Order: sequence, then C-alpha cells, then structure tokens
Amino acid sequence: MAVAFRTCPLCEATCGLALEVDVAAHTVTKVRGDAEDVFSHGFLCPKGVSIKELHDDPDRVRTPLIKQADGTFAPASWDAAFALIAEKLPAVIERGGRDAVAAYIGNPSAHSLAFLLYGKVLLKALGSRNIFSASTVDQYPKQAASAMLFGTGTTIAIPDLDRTDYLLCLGANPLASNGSLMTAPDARGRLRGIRARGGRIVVVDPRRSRTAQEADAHLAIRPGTDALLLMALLHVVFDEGLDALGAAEGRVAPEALAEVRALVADFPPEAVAGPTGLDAEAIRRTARDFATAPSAVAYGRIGTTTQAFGTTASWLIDVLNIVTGNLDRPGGAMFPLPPAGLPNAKGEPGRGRGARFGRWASRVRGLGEVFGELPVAVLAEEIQTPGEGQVRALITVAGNPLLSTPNSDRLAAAMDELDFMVSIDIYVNETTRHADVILPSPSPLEKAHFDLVFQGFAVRNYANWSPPVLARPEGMLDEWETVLRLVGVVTGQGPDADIGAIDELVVRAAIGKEVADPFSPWHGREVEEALAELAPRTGTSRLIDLLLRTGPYGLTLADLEARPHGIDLGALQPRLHEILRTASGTIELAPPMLVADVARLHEALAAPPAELVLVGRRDLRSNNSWMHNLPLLVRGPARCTLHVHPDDAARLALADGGRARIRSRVGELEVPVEVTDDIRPGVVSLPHGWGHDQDGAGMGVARANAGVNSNVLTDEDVVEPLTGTAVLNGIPVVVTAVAAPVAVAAAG
Ligand SMILES: Nc1nc2c(c(=O)[nH]1)N[C@H]1C(S)=C(S)[C@@H](COP(=O)(O)OP(=O)(O)OC[C@H]3O[C@@H](n4cnc5c(=O)[nH]c(N)nc54)[C@H](O)[C@@H]3O)O[C@H]1N2
Ligand SMILES: Nc1nc2c(c(=O)[nH]1)N[C@H]1C(S)=C(S)[C@@H](COP(=O)(O)OP(=O)(O)OC[C@H]3O[C@@H](n4cnc5c(=O)[nH]c(N)nc54)[C@H](O)[C@@H]3O)O[C@H]1N2
Ligand code: SF4
Ligand SMILES: [Mo]
Repeated sequence: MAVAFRTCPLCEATCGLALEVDVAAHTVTKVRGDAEDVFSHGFLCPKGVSIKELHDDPDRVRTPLIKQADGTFAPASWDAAFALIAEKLPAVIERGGRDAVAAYIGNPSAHSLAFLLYGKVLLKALGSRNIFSASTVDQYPKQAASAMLFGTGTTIAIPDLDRTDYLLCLGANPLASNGSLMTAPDARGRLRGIRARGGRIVVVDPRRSRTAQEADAHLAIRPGTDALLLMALLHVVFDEGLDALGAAEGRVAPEALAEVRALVADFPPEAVAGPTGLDAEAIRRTARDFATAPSAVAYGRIGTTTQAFGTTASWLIDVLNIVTGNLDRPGGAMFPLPPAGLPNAKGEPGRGRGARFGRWASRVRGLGEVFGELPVAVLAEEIQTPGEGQVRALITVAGNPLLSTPNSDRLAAAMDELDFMVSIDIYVNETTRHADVILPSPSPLEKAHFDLVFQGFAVRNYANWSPPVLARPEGMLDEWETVLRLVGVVTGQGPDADIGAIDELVVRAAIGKEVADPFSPWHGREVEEALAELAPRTGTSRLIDLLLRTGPYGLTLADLEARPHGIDLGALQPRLHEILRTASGTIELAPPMLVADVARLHEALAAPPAELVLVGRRDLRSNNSWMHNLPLLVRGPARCTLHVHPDDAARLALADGGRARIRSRVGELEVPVEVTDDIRPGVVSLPHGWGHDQDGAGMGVARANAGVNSNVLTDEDVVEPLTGTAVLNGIPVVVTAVAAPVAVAAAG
C-alpha cells in the first residue's frame, strides 16, 4: 500500500500526516502522524484522524447543486451552475451597483491555497465594499494592534514556545484548540516542555480550561477585563523599575514610552482587582515573575480578541512583551521568517507606510473598514435596509456565518430576502442551504496544500508542500479554477471565461511586482524569462513556486517536492531590524487610536459588572461549525452544554443534567446544564458552532447531534469599537431553570 505524506489542513497546527492510500477505492485506509515531519514529529489529534471520514462522508457535496422551485437542491453540471450564476449575478450588479453583491470568506479559506492566492483576485474583480469574513469574529483586533505597532497586520509577534521560561497565556486554550496565531504542532507537549525545563505557565481565563489545569497558576478573570489586568501588570513593571526595552531599545520613541508609562499610572493592581475579580497581590506577583524571568512571553487569543477591549488588550499584550525586553529575543515574542509570501519579508526592510483603518464605512451603521473589509456584524442590516448600496446578493466561500456570527436568527431572515446567493462549500449546511447555487470544492485529499499563512505564525521556521494525495474525480474543478470562473462572471466574460488567460494575467502581475521591486531577488529581470522559469506549472503551484523563488530562502517548489516531510529552517531568529513597516520606522508603542481607547478602560473601572455573562469554549474534537458530521468526532457524551458554577446553579435552581433557558437581548435557547467548578461564578459557557437542526441542511450525523447555536444569543449591536469585531465573550444573559417535563415524550 502506498503511503503519502500531507500536511493536515484542519487547524493551525499544520501537522504532518502519513496516509495509507488505496487509489483504486479512491480513499485512504489509515491515517497516522508523520513521525518524520520536521515540525510535528508524528503528533496527531483526533481531527487529523477524521480526515478519512471527511473524505468519505456521503453527505459531502461532490457536484454543483442548484436550488429547485420547491426549495430542494438538485445536482447540476458545472456548466449549468455557472450559466445560472452568469445570468443572475451580473444582473444584480446592473440593478444595484457593485456594492449590491457581498462576499463572506470563512475560516477554512486561510488553509486553502486557492482562496489565499486567488481570493483577492475575485474580491478585486467584484469591486464591492461589502466584503466580510470570519476575521471580524476572530483575530482582527490582534492584527489591527500588530499593524499599528509594527506596520502590517501580518507582523504578529509569536511566542517562542520552545525556549521560553514563562508563558502568560490569556484567553487561549491551546490544549483544546491546538494553538492559534501560534502554529505549534503538539502544543501540549511544547507547554509541558516549558515546565520540564523549570519554567512557569500562568493562564488567565474565566474557566479552568484544560490548559489552565496544566499550568502553574490560573487567574480566573472576569470576562472582558483583560485589558485592565494588563494595565495593572504594566503599572507594576514601571512602578517597580522592572522595565527594560532589550532588543527594542532605540526602536521605541522615548515620548511613546513615556506616554504608556503615564497611561498605566492610573491602574494599580488594587484599582483593577474589583473589576477583574482578581487578587491584587496575585497580579503584583505575576508582574514581577514575568519581568524577572530569564525570558517570558505574553500571548492572547480568542478570549482576548472577541471581547469588548479586543484591540486594546492585544496591544497591551505586546506592550508587556516590549517593555520587559521580551520582544525579539529567544524565549520571548518573536517574528517568524516563513519561506514565502509574508509582507514583512518583502520590500525595503524597516520602512513602510503603516496601517490605515476606516478608509470607508458601512452604509447603515457607519462602522469603519478594517484591512479592506467591513465587520460581519453589519451584514444582516446591510441586506435588510433599503437604499442605494443595499446588499442583494451574497457569495460565501468556505464559511458558515449562520452559526459563526452574531444574532444568527436575524442573519438567517436576511438571507431569505436576497435575490441571489452562491456558496463555494463542501456541505449543504445552515448557511449554504440558503444558496441558489452551491459549488463544491475537492476533498482535502484531492488538492495541494501549502500553509502560506500559518508558516508565518509558526514557533519554528519551516517549509512544507503537499501535493494532492488522490486525483480529483472526473469533472471536479480545482478550487482555484472555480474562483477564476467566478472572476470571469463578475468581470463580464460570461460563464465559461478562459481561466488560463486570467491565470496568466495574475501571474504576470505578480512577476511584474517582483521585477519592479529593488529589494526582490528578481529585480530587473525580464518578465518573459521569469515566466518561462515557472513553466510548465500553472495555477496555485506556479504562484507558490514564484513566491518561494522570490522568498527569503530562495527555495523552489521542486526543492519542497523532493522533501515530503518538510524542510526545517531553524529556530526563530531576531528580526526586529527588518520587520518594521511603520511610517516612523519605529515600534509605534502608543498608537493614537489605542491611547484614546484608554478612556473606555477608565469607565470600565467604575462600571458595575453584569450579574451573569456568557463566554464560549472549544473542544478538542470539534472545529468551529463544520466537523460535526463525522462520527469519530461526535461520539460520546454531548458537548454542547452550558457550564454553570455550583453557586450559580444553586442560586438559579439549576440541576446538573437538567435544562435551562438562557436569554440575551437578541435571542433565547434551551440548553442542557453541566454544573462544574471549572468556571468562575457569574460566568456561564457554551461552545459555538452547534445548532444543526435546520431543515434543508444535508448533514445527517450532525443533525442527530444537533446541539444549539450560541450565536442566537450574541448581539450584532455589540462590537469592539476599533475594528468592529463582534463581542462574543462576556454577553449579559439571564438563565432560568426549565422544569422537568412531567411525562417524557418519546425520545426523538
Ligand atoms: N460565539 C462564538 N462565535 C464564534 C467563535 C467563538 O469563539 N464564539 N469563533 C469565531 C471564529 S474564531 C471563527 S474562525 C469563525 C468561523 O466562522 P466560519 O468560517 O464562518 O465557519 P466555519 O465553521 O469555519 O465554517 C467553515 C465552512 O467551510 C466549509 N469548508 C470546509 N472545508 C472547506 C473547503 O476545503 N472548501 C470549501 N469551499 N469549504 C470548506 C464548511 O463546510 C463550512 O461551511 O467562527 C467565529 N464564531
Ligand atoms: N478543537 C478545536 N480547535 C480549534 C477550533 C475549534 O473550533 N475546535 N477553532 C480554531 C479557530 S478558528 C481558532 S480562532 C482557534 C482559537 O483558539 P483559542 O483561542 O485557543 O480557543 P478557545 O479554546 O476558544 O480558547 C479561548 C479561551 O478564552 C476564554 N475566555 C473567554 N472570555 C474570556 C475573557 O474575557 N478573557 C480571557 N482571558 N479569557 C476568556 C475561554 O474560556 C476559552 O478557554 O482555535 C482553532 N482550533
Ligand atoms: S492538531 Fe490540527 S493540524 Fe494537527 S492533526 Fe489535529 S487538526 Fe490536524
Ligand atoms: Mo478562528
């Protein structure tokens, strides 16, 4: 039996898989971790194993589907599907202008070569301001803060996990999530490594998460108050003279440092203890330990970004790293150097234009643009509010916004009002059931893979390319071909544009940029000659070859093809001298937008906390909303339960295993209750991505394990003001007991 090696595309950890392939049966028979993978060394999680079930899933969409008059879907040819799209989409643009077509780009697109390389070609061709993505229910606060500090939104300081002596982990649970904005296969092993070499881990989380259970200390913070805690940590660092810029010395303007020092003066531990629910002495001790550790790194994720102070908390995390001398040093927060595509490894080192936000605003609520997108929290109102620029059509790409974005019920109603919707997806699910046309993607085993994004966020520099494990079935388009056919439609070339010609334009433009860039190794070359060097490749592999050749290591795709277990490019190296792209050429330690937001923190000091708030959580065997159709991952006790502290359970008369009604401003749900002291009093937790009981979705296993959709409760009007990112943690809720039914109806 042949064994193929492939990077797992299912989360950010990028583990190497060793797959036993049965070509005749068009499947894999066994999934193991690739022991020789240069980065993951054989690590594998249950999701990686389930890639076989995903490939084999009978519910996975394998042909284009067209919605019939009775609301059901019928299989269709690609030509018929594109003919319908070419009939409907340009007509919407004709009637309502370019902004009338919105696009929503979901999370798996960050793992898809096609969407990474050609997605922006499509969005540019669309020319709509109504571009949305999962990033505004996720990491844009972190990217915005990074862009303000360092100059680009992808210049993210990553924890040097394998060398640090002290990890302060806020609002992240890498033992369940396998790490995010910190690509680190076997996060648990790497965390254990910190303690094994005598280091410390401190977790800040309203729940005693799996990561907190393995830490030296757990600070059970009140949701949404991390920025206050960080201000207090910084207060102690400055107050006790523990500050030292280290590698950042000379790259931070003295006035900016003075400004930060002045800002934190008002936030001594005693002032934040009440609002954060933490002990002032514990805060002081944490600050001292952090600042005096041989190396230390603060790291924050979902719990710090999708909350009321997302951008400000993300900023303060890096400020803490910077003023304790932990930026850009081994064991601290460092900047990866991936083999291809990272903007801070291109162009003139150390200089740039910085980031700009709010170049335009959403039509109805006036929320500002971030990285070329509008916050997805406004999507429903942009569909439902009449007037010029009203959204009348929607394209979704690898996204399930009806389970992922706030106030799902309103968005579902809005989707029903659209004139036309097309989804590129592998399932008929809660979102795509609203589409008029669904265009499938190949299974993950049928397409090439290269982590253009996540190699740039990794705790070690490496390169890895995966060719398709199985050939695409007859007639199935590759994802990039689908995208380019859509480009053809929206640029008026009709349903069967010459995608080879469009691809040629794309690669020529990319080469053109390189030859014009004095800092590119291809500067001054002839376009034709460079193009010939990439032949005979086309599509995604040609563009990756181009990015590798012009990248910092001068690799070629052939080099990677010859190394199926990847190429180790070594531990992270200091890069501060070259990564900055701010207008000043310094680290902008005190960006005006963030300094201004400190006023809100003062208000937060005085605000009375809500009696009961809702937060989310992740479970190792799930992946946002879309892997609940795989038997391997859903078996065992139901996981979509409401975690409630015993004190709250007693107060609210909730019983473990009983049911509760949970209400927010926008919606209500009935949920099973799990009483646990792993959550702090005053906080309840429900995972997102469930609620698979919608008629018209075609996911049998998921339906049998439906759970409830926590985003029925999250509020589209409550966004983090700097990026418009939805506040998904810290939602005020009211929970009441549901009386046990007197007579139990037949189980169904
Ligand atoms: N309350 C709450 N809400 C949250 C979060 C939270 O913590 N709490 N987390 C947020 C975060 S971090 C994220 S990233 C978002 C995710 O939000 P989304 O990206 O909208 O949702 P996913 O659940 O990732 O859905 C992915 C979709 O892509 C499809 N898909 C999978 N693989 C492929 C493929 O190869 N090709 C194509 N074309 N389609 C594919 C799946 O079928 C599914 O429809 O949810 C956010 N929502
Ligand atoms: N198994 C699995 N892995 C995944 C995913 C998945 O759905 N399942 N999703 C992937 C995606 S898209 C992402 S973005 C990453 C996310 O990666 P992580 O951020 O590591 O994911 P979570 O497990 O949601 O951890 C967030 C933690 O924040 C805590 N929290 C909530 N509110 C607050 C708060 O106000 N302050 C603090 N300090 N903590 C708070 C929660 O209790 C939770 O433990 O995971 C990725 N990996
Ligand atoms: S940790 Fe992530 S990348 Fe690794 S096997 Fe699991 S899902 Fe795949
Ligand atoms: Mo995410």
